[in-house]
Amino acid sequence: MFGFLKKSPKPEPHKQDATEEPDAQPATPVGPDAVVAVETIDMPVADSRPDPQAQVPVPAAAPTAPRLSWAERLKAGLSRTRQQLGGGLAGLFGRRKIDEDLLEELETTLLMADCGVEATQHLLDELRRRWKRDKLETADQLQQALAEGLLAVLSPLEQPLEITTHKPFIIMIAGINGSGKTTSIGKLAKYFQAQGKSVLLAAGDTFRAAAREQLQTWGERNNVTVIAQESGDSAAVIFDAVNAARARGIDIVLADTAGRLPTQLHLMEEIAKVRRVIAKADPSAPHEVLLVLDANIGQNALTQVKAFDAAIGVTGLVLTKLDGTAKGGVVAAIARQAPKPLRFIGVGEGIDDLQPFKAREFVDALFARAPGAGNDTRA
Ligand SMILES: Nc1nc2c(ncn2[C@@H]2O[C@H](COP(=O)(O)OP(=O)(O)O)[C@@H](O)[C@H]2O)c(=O)[nH]1
Ligand SMILES: [Mg+2]
Repeated sequence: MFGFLKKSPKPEPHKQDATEEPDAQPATPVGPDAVVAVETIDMPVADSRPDPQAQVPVPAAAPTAPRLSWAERLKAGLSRTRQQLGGGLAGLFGRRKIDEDLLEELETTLLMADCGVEATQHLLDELRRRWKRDKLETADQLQQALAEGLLAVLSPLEQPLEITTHKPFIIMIAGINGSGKTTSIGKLAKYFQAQGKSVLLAAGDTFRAAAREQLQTWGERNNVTVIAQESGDSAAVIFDAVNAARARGIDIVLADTAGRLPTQLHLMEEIAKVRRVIAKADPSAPHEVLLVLDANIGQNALTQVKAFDAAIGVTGLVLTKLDGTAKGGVVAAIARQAPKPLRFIGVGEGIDDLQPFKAREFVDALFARAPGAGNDTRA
């Protein structure tokens, strides 16, 4: 059954002051028997940040019509990056012979796909080495070598999230506004449920009432408990959620947080506080700190990984919106310059458009329709 835990309003709601550590004690004990009802009230917001989304969408419900397989959706989702990369390669690989000019053009192509200077240099060095060592001659062989090089770069990022080490397994979600945090939580809840796990959501984005409503609507639709409260303190909401999950024997807690930019130092301090308060509810938690990145931001992703890592110790990444970008090469930049386990990638707004990252699958999809025959990277 769908149920909310009732919370009495706190006598003294925690302030937004980032420097103040809350006592982190819930005003009322929460337990499995606590009842229903969350009021949705617009909280006064301490600072006015731009809200890019007047309407906050809820993830699309599971489609009834037969859908493409994940491999097909990944391929479709990566089509823009493939055009950027593969399109460039098509031009390049149409030529017969490998020479320095071709390698230079390839370098430009990789940079345009947002692979970043470091990964591009690494891939090029590797190609030059193999060109000499393996006596590569044809463009097709070069493409094959590039696919292999990319696979080697990306493979270390493939580290699936292991959620059975703790119960409840507490996952904290962070990122900038609009990166896809809340919709990813919906998708992940569905994903974990499909594995027979029970899930509880914490509406920890307390800056915007719409964010809480978005999560609640999703919870209602999918029969997932959402812990929310009308007071404005993210840390307290998530603290309560951890306790509720423990009381109910829940497997996984997904904790939403408000979007923030790394340059908003007081907000970065605030999320560090959220993390500390979670540890007060469970000293081993959070068990995963997921940073959600929009693939469209390109090289900014590196700055975000480093800044969020410094503030809250990022343990994994979710890369969303690969379907809308020609900059999918950013995965290679992350791998070389800010490596963190890439737990999930998103290629659309559908409920099952977020899946664990698999390097081989990703590279295969990227080179799926590149011209030239005779390589095994094609789908
Ligand atoms: N095309 C596409 N859209 C996505 C993906 N992930 C999230 N979105 C959309 O991005 C927008 C912002 O998502 P939201 O979860 O509200 O962002 P939040 O501010 O980080 O919580 C919504 O319209 C989502 O549907 C994705 O993988 N592909
Ligand atoms: Mg959100």
